[in-house]
Amino acid sequence: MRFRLIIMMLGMSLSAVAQYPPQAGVSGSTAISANDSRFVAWANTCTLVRGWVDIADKSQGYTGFGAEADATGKKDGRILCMGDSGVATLTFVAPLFNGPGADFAVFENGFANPNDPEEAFLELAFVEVSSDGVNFVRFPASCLIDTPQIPGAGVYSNARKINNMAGKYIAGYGTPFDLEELKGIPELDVNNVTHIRIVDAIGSLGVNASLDKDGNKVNDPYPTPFITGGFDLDAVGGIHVKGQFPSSVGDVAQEQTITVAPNPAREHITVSLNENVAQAVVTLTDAAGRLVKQYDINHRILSINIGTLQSGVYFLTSRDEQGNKCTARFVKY
Ligand SMILES: [Ca+2]
Ligand SMILES: [Ca+2]
Ligand SMILES: [Ca+2]
Repeated sequence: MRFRLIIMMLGMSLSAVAQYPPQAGVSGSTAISANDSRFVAWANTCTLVRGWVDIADKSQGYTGFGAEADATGKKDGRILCMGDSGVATLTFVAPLFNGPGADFAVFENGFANPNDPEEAFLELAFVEVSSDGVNFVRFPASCLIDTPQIPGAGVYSNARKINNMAGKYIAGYGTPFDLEELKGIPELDVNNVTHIRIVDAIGSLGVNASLDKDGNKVNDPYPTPFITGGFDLDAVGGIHVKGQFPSSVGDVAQEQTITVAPNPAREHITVSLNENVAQAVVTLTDAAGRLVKQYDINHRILSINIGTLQSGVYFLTSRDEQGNKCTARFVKY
């Protein structure tokens, strides 16, 4: 009896120190860039059941930012805000199958702690798959963040504490999922996955907690009581999709990038576009999608004074001469 107790305690302490791959950019990370040539297709349909602005106060209603189409196509910075316990179901042009390594990846819009590359502002979601659109099987998720409740802004998380949850990696990097892990489950054919489902993790440590595979409460930013609350789904990239093959390198269009620093910011931000942009239009919009300001630029660095903006979430979208678009989010405090 005593021996069994010791074994149990040993098991508990092992799981408490379990470490998973680190944040994108840190050695050992499993993050996959949106430009990785392994992506052969992107989810092309999405159906959302919106979640709550705040599940603890349903009088605030459901979230309302982003359209289902914002979660389809290649990762582009346009997002679908799912709200507390929102559920998005996506499909591809053809079923996915279990090839070597990761089979698909989910893109959110988390952002790094400017002072620590191991940490980032992360919102998490469970990922489930189905081969009949009826029976869904969840990837065994772990969230070992044992700090006090992460508030809606300003506190960063370490990706090493998170496994098999979408949103583990920052914007631009997909969190990979390997169907191999779900092999042998009777109601799922890992070589004929027709649907992927993203289920927002509420993140509350209170009565509305979402639980990981071991019953740990998932601790992610909560409450996020605004129309952009919850998991922000940007895209789902397919790596092993039936009948789809990587395009040759020469076919890959010049990827647009836009970065904002610092983030969050109070007075000034510096916006950087990718190196070979000659001319672009950059628009600044608020969380409700209203245009705040537009800039015509012919260089790749833009400095913007944001001292007079109200606190909140804003988006910067650049559009170059070829019509290529990309978007970044920042927080004014
Ligand atoms: Ca696989
Ligand atoms: Ca959450
Ligand atoms: Ca998108």
